[in-house]
Amino acid sequence: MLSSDPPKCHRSGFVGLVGRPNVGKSTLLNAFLRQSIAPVSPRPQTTRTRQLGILTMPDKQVIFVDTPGLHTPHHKLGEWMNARVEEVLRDSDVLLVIFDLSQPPQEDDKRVAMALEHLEEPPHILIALNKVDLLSAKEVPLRVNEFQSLLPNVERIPISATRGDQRQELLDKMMNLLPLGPRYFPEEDITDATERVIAADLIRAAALHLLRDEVPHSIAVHIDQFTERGDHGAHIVATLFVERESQKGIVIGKSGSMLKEIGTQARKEIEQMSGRKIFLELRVKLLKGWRNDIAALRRLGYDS
Ligand SMILES: Nc1nc2c(ncn2[C@@H]2O[C@H](COP(=O)(O)OP(=O)(O)OP(=O)(O)O)[C@@H](O)[C@H]2O)c(=O)[nH]1
Ligand SMILES: [Mg+2]
Repeated sequence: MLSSDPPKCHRSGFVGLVGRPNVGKSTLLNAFLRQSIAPVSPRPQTTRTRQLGILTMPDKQVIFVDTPGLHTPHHKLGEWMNARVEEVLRDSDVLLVIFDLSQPPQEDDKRVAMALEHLEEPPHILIALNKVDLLSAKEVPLRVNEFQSLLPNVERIPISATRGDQRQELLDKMMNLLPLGPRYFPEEDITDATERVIAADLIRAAALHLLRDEVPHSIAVHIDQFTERGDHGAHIVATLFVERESQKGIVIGKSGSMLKEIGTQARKEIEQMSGRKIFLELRVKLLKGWRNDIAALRRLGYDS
């Protein structure tokens, strides 16, 4: 046996991170992995597809599956995103349901709870009540109570993905629920997403941070070129597709100032993720009504 071979009592499995948009699923994934591989923003519907985050230890491998927030869809993209969540609900060994404790339960939280209640063969379920850092010690038990009627028989742990409260305890509990199984991925793998895909998501997350209302949600990012330049890092050319002509001007900004700002923020994030220097060139193009156009969705990679 090689020293890196896992022992016989090795545990492994898929842990689906599910919840309504903006509760902190991707933040928690990045925190567990201690690396930013999933896009995070203060706006809902940042994550658009499934993404694996792999945590390998000598005797365990946890494969987290980050998902889009389950929500009431208003276009075909939203329907496609919800369908990705449904797959994860069916295929996980453990489901970690995340609720946002800083706000009372919302309609979409109920939607999540209902989706879990309707599972024919429910896996192990745990609830993380996230963002406990935003409440005073007095408010916490009151708010925990408000969430009690959602999946009442499931164990719930108040946590903070950002400050770290009970994060390790939650991880330990999840790992104890994993079945015996092999190491599915090589120990050096941390995600199934390519640098190209992560870079596109980081550009979109920068737009979500800097733009308002529906505009950033109308953006899809396509990486046109990703060229290695040896000691000079990598050169990325990307197109931001918008849905309406009027959005082009907003994304570009006065004398190109907004696009420049998105580029600067995204470049820093991509450099941090990839550990090398990045030269980033952004363009903006119109792809009319793409969120409701199946052919356009396919073209943009929302197709599997
Ligand atoms: N204060 C506080 N903010 C948090 C915490 N966890 C996440 N956030 C913030 O909540 C916002 C949403 O976080 P995301 O990780 O993008 O949420 P998400 O559930 O992945 O959202 P979608 O991808 O849209 O479904 C971001 O601004 C995070 O910084 C937390 O524990 N405390
Ligand atoms: Mg997310």
